[in-house]
Amino acid sequence: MRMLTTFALAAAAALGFSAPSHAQFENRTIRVSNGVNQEHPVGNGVAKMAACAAERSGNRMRLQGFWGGALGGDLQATQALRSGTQEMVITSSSPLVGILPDLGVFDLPFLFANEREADQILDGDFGKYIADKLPAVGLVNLAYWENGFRNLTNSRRPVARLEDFQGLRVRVMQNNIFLDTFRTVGTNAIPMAFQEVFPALETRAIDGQENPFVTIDTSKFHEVQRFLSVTRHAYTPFLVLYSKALWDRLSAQEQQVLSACAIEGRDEQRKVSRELNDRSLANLRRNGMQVNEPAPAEMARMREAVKPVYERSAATIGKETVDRMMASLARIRGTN
Ligand code: TK8
Repeated sequence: MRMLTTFALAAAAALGFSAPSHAQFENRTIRVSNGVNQEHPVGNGVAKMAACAAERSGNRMRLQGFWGGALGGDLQATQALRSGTQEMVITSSSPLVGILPDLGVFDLPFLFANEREADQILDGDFGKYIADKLPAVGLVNLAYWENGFRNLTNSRRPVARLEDFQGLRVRVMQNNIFLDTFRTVGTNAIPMAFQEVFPALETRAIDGQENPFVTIDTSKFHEVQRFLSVTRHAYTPFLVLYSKALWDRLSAQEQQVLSACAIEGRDEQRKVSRELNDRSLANLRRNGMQVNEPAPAEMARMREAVKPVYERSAATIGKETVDRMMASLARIRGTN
């Protein structure tokens, strides 16, 4: 395929068509900030995207990953993009609701049933509808990658029933919908940036936190957590964001390469994330975590308990955005 493309370009050039030349690419080092560690599938996605951008720009565009919040947490790094002092961040959508309230729609509890639904929503019209709102707040979204379905860990007890949440001090992302959800089930929910979670668990300032298996595993939370309860209570996408101020200074070709390569990175990142999911769970077990799956009837009680969160958050998220999400989901599910 690649050879074919090269051949086609050479043929076009020979015929006198203007083929993209590397003169349209400046030497650039693009810093990519990440809260997760490089072992996370985001590491694979960034490597793929970097190789793609290097190849298509004649090595002029280089992506440099920073890991474990080395350039600041999700929110802080995103603010640096908005002020034009940093190029890229790969961040969960949830900590950014203060910047764009519509992003809160992804935080509604038990919204997506599986990865297929998430992909269809994010890669389809709805994902575009959200992405179109980001330039107004100084951000350009190149693609949606995957953090994944979130599960609860804690150091006190297995959470098998609704009542087991009662009184647990659980860290949540800086996000009003997560706060409401976890308060509603009875926990003492504490909003906190991701970087602070490990030390807070270690010192027992908090009892628990919630994240996808892969993030729990690659962040080594098993070293400071005993119980893992498979709740799958929310799906978090990663946004692959570029500073709008810096984006506007790129040539059209540079923009095209980054957009296309973010999609290549996405496909790799999601693939690895899904392959790793089961392996991460096995790792967590092997590393001593006690894993439980609440019975279906108990899961139904949890879902029922947090239903009012939808109603309560609609105004802050924006009614149009919530309605669109629900309509898109109904279409996908064939239930409209
Ligand atoms: C990593 C975060 C993290 C998120 C959280 O930067 O804060 O719990 O799930 O994965 O984006």
